[in-house]
Amino acid sequence: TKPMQNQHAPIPELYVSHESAQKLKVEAADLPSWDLTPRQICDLELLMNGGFNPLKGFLTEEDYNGVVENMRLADGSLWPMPITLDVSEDFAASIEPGQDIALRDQEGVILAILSVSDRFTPDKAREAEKVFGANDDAHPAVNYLHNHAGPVYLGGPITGIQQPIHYDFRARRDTPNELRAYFRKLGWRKVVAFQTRNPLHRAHQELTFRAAKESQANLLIHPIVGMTKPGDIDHFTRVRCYEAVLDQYPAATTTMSLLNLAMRMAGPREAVWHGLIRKNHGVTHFIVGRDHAGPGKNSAGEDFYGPYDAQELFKQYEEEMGIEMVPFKHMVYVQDRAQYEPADEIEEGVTVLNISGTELRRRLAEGLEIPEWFSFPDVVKELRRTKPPRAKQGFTVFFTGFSGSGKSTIANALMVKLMEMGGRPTTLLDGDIVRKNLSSELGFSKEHRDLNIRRIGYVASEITKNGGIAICAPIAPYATTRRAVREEIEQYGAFVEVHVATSIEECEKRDRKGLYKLAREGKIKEFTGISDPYDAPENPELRLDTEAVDVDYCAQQVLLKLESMGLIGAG
Ligand code: PPS
Repeated sequence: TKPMQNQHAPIPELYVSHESAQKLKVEAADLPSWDLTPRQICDLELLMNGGFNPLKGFLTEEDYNGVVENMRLADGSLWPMPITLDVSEDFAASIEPGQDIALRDQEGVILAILSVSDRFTPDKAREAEKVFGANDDAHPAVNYLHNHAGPVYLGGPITGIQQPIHYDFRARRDTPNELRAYFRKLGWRKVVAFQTRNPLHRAHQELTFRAAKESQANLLIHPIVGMTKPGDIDHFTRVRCYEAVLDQYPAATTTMSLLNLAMRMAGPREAVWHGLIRKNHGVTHFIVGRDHAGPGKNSAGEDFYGPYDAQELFKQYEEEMGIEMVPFKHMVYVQDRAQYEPADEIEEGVTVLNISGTELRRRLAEGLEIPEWFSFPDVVKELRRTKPPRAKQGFTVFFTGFSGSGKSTIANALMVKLMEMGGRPTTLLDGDIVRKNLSSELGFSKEHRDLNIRRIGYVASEITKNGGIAICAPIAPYATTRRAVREEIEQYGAFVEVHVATSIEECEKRDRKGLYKLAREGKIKEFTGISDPYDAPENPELRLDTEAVDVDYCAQQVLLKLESMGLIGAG
């Protein structure tokens, strides 16, 4: 085994000096340049600041093969995760090995120069099998590999020009060397790190505190703010939650630093990777729990990894890594004793309480109680601010139907009823209003209609995101476009599709604007239902029959539907 490296001594970074950086930046402006993806920016930051030490750049083909096959670089160093620069076919074809390229962030700022030594086409199926354990798109990193990552990898050493810029929580971000210097200054020799991508509740606080006590070490809460599992609570909210929990530890024993890592959710390999990264940050002990960095279930509904696979793999490499594993226990609340205890130490017949992640999300969505034994009031307050109960979240009601079907009239009635109830900002995006204000240059070709609906969808999604109610009432004749709008909006709140199912015969008979007559005479071309298609919704949230009932009753039906979906409620 290697001699234990001094945890406080600086580790190598890939940055050049300030003066050289200024010079390089000017020279790099003429190089071919690659605009980094958000994940690549995360990787680059940790490459440059030494978080990924001993890597000196993006993996070459030889290193990549070693990492994929047996978790080792070509020189034999342990490294479990491929850190690769994936690019498009076209860009790869424009580059020759031996060439330098500028790596830019999303605003075009040059962060680094890559001296390309290797250009290769990876076997992605092999990478998925070996690194993530299965070639299954249900795994977030495998999905990324196949559906987002470019087909060609460029490898070679990096010359760091500047750190990626962050405007949030600047005081809480530390490079490995900054953390090492901090530990040195405070005289912290033993430091146990806790990795997390979730809010901390009481059980985590108990567990981390116990881990620190048992290893007689100081504690570093080291949450991921780069990229985590899709669907996780955003890092802004989480960091506010962590800050609330920090007060719960004895003063001066514990600190928090944010890690801009792009997680892969690779379970066992990820645990080893996390350990190496923490070691680089001057940490001596690392907590590995049940199902560490677990990606959830595969497409057959089974877990990708066993619950203790990560601990086992970590144990295997612990000595070589030079960082000690603190296996964490599953903590549960023992009601009779009003405290948390490790689940495996509790005698039979004792009442233990637990709230799963799914149950927590349900209680937040429905505004139900979250007991104090489970979490800290300040954490719950932050979570409720971000995830208000459904009856306070934004949503979109999307009416669709033929011209003259009654969409606008019902949408108006609904809007007035919602205004009568009060307390929720409401916007009506009626077909005619939109065509006047947002889409005045558009006609009625398929392309233009799609563009029109996309614009409505975008505005509605912004309204929904910001907690308002958007009521849309266009014809929206194409099912695929409606589906795209639904997907966009459902990221932020409910999408309630209402089919105003007035038949074309009835609409033509009413002909309130006289348009059907003109359409029949051929004076209006591409008229929906006459000379242009309409895909009737197959599974709308609500279908309204306007022929037998009045407008007020139709609007009532929509309101009742919203109530049954929990979207409007008392207060
Ligand atoms: S779409 O397809 O969703 O973009 O249509 P929309 O923006 O709702 O606009 C429909 C209104 O425009 C008038 N109009 C036509 N409708 C259908 N086809 C053709 N060719 C056409 N030309 C003009 C019509 O008055 C529609 O109003 P509503 O409110 O639906 O009756």
